[in-house]
Amino acid sequence: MKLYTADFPPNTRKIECLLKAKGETLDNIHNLQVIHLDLSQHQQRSEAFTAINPLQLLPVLVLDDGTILNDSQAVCDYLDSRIEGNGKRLMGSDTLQQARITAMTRNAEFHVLYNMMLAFQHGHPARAGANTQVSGMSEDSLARVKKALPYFDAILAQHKYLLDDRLTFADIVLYIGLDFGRIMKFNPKDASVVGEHVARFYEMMHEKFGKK
Ligand SMILES: N[C@@H](CCC(=O)N[C@@H](CS)C(=O)NCC(=O)O)C(=O)O
Repeated sequence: MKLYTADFPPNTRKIECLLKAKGETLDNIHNLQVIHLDLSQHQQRSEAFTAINPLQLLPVLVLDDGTILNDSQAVCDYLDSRIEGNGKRLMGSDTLQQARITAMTRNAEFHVLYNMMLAFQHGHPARAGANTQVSGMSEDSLARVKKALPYFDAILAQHKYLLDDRLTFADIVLYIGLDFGRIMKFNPKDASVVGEHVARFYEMMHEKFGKK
């Protein structure tokens, strides 16, 4: 298998965090060739990579039979069931668990991570040349994150993680969304902004998954 990835973007981090939770690292997986692309050099737009993913986005996993998985959640789903590691399944092992985890993952993705990405695309100077930045879009996106956080805070007031007391992929996505916000000066440790329980959750997840 070949994994096309990069070190810092949130969607590629999902894979690293998922593997870490399974007690694995990218360079430890049998039969996996990891190819790092440098987004600052626009390597995702090269002719060779565009032939693999015409959307020019990372991550992409190419299976040995040539099947291309060009979405982070699909890659994580595949690796979660194929890599045994410490035996933990982050994306569920029965239909009900899978459905609950998918629902919560998508809530974290759409309300937090996706809005943080919009705030970055429309508000960060590093993205100014890369796309049209719509005035006010960054602030509106951050406001949508803040509006959604009480939902997660109320859940985390009852449980250690989003789905009861067991770490799942949904927690990884919420954590990555909160952590990515720091690039826009959003402080996920500030309980007065994110809520007491989200702040506690962030610190716990950062201890486990934060880049040292
Ligand atoms: N739905 C896709 C989104 C992938 C995505 O947005 N990737 C970003 C990094 S987080 C990327 O490759 N950006 C390159 C660019 O914008 O040119 C997934 O989750 O895999």
